[in-house]
Amino acid sequence: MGKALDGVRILDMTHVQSGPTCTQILAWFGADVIKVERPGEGDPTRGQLRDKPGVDSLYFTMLNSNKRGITLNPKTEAGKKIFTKLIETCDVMVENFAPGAIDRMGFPWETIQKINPRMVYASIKGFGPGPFEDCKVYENVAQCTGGAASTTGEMDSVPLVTGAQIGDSGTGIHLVAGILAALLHREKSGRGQRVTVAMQDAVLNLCRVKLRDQQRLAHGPLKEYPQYPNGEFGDAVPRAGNASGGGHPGWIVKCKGWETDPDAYIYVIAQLQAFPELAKVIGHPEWLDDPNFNTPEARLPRLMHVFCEIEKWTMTKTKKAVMDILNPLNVPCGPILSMKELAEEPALRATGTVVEVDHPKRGTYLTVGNPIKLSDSPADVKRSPLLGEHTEEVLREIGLSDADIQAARQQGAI
Ligand code: CAO
Repeated sequence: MGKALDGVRILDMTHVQSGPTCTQILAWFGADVIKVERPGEGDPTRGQLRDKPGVDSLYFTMLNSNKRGITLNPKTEAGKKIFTKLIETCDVMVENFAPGAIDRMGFPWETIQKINPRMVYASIKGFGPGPFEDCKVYENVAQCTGGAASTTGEMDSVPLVTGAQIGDSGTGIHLVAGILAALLHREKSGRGQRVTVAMQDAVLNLCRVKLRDQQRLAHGPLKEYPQYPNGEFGDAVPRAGNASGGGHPGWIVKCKGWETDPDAYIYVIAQLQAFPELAKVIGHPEWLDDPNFNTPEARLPRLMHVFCEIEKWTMTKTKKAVMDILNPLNVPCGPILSMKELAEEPALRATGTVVEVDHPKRGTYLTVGNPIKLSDSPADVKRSPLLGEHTEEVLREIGLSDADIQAARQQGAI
């Protein structure tokens, strides 16, 4: 049985992180992804944050698995012809250049649609139409302008960006959804369409609960926030430290060894239905009969005290021991796992979420495989292409002769 996207061909003009994460997932679903890079230079990430001299960086290899790679300059005469052929023969084109760059190459959406009316044309930009639409955007700019930074961090401290790449990879995932919807729609309409996702919009979408809180603020203090009951609330949602964004309060508490191990912590959620067991196990069974503690409303102004008491107990145990005790009691909790622990976790290796890949120039390396599991279409993670590795192969497939290829090479088009 083939893969879910077998037969779908992607013209991948993406670079850096946001766009490549999108096309990598499409490749894992089985699409034939042809990554187009500038001759001689390639995607800038090939050379960024290099750990080994002269080989493609992990930044590049971990974002471009399972793709074929060609070099092509669509700004040359021969390049334009080849690019037009690629548009004719592909189903989806994906790009995340700065605003206007594709138009300056001579291929605005109207032209692409004329060449191939079935083409789904998908773009990522930093912002949608509005005052910032012409701006270039990187990850942290999106986190700052999409509401994540203003709502992340300790109360009374500076805004913080998060390590999760919600601006880049988060937008890439949104684009995957848009592309798949457009492909499905094409089955009925026979026509492609334009799919656009702005990084600011994707981050705001992921910060949806904070816009919820912004509106709740008009009706009184946010009682689950650490500012309640003694702190001040202004007119915008404040930073809430590690408070839970949901209906059940939670916090990060120290575990045994925290003095020397920066990851000896666990997140504990004082879920309503599990609270009696939690109170008992930490040595506070009297809370269950105490009107100051025996309802969620009564606990709200005392949440920091509740978590201090939970912490006194967790500090006597390792995070694994806390997990082993709290999970059977149905108390939702999760240890702070370091990247080292995740890289070494056998269960993640077994499911293919963390995989080892072999690369001819750099040797083996670890990467994150496809987190989206399809029962009939398992992802088989393959290494990223070398710069221009598949140029001739792809050009022959779209009908170029040896002489055409030679001429394109002489022009610097490939
Ligand atoms: N052949 C010839 N030229 C090529 C080419 C190719 N194969 N591929 C790209 N180029 C050219 C572009 O046409 C553009 O030229 P002009 O500006 O002269 O028209 C030029 O390379 C630079 O492209 P760019 O402006 O997209 O790249 P940049 O490094 O200056 O900016 C980035 C990078 C990411 C800030 C910008 O692309 C952007 O804002 N993208 C949209 C938002 C986004 O996806 N950001 C996430 C990036 S990951 O953090």
